[in-house]
Amino acid sequence: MRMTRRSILGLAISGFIAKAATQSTKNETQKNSMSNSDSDSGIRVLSTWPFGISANDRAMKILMQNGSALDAVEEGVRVTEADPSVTSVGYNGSLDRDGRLTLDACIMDHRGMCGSVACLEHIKHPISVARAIMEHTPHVMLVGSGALQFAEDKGFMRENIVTEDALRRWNEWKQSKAVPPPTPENHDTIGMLALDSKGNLSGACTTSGLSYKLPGRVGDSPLIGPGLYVDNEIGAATATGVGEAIIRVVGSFLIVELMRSGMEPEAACKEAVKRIVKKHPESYSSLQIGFIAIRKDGKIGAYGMRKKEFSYSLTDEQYPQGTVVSAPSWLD
Ligand code: SD4
Repeated sequence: MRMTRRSILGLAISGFIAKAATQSTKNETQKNSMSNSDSDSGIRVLSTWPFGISANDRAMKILMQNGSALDAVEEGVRVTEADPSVTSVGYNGSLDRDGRLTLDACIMDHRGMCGSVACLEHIKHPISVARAIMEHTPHVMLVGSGALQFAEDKGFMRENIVTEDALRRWNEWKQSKAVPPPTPENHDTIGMLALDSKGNLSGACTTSGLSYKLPGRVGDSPLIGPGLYVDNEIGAATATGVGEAIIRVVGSFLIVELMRSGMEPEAACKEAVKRIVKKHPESYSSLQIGFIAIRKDGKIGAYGMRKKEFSYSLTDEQYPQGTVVSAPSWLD
């Protein structure tokens, strides 16, 4: 997708005072010159959904100080993990069928190193536990009680991250036993990709997973390959949506491999959605899926399944305050 085709849903928040002041962004100017930023190699961060704007904001501050993409994505998604208004990630996230909050996250850097945690309870920032696994163990992934034990050994504090609000939502669900529709309110992951001033890529992904999932269920988000993949020679991709469908096509890895073979980022994301459509001919229209991707040269792309539902947040030197972009989708 050319940037000129993007529809800007809204411009968001706070500033990178130094750059923002000199750039004095105006919406019209941004729209008209968007195509210029398609493949420049400047610092850039993108993340799934509009709530990614505040996470991008934090990540961009790090990138602007010549910080690493790895630090940027970790710090960035920590904003969302701590934000009670995002009810599908971290603190105040959605509970499982039995009323427990089990968190999934993963992180991957430009060296191809990665860390992952699944079914982690009581810890507010699973992304930082994933990074600690990457940096302090010979392993990639820890789950459940082992992950919690590791986190506590590393000094992460056990906290009450199940809020009254989450329990109220869960009780409502228990009473109605309705299967929640796939709206942004009940299953949204933050996946974030960043390109730093050295030209290195990293990514992070964190979620409470599908609301009211079976205990022990793990989605795509902590899985290196489906939920996130970074290859510093080629590009990076991450996913949001119904994890089972994303796992079956190893979505993010697929997108990076398609970019390796020369596909544009948007076309690669579209192809991953197409594979899901083919695998789920009977149910794809009810699946919410969204992919975002960034190529090594900074060019970005995204694609969703359901009509006009998937959007992502982009922050870079041209849009220092961030912009929310509506992705094209299969059912448009
Ligand atoms: C999962 N992919 O656990 C996550 C949920 C999600 O938008 O992203 N929802 O399957």
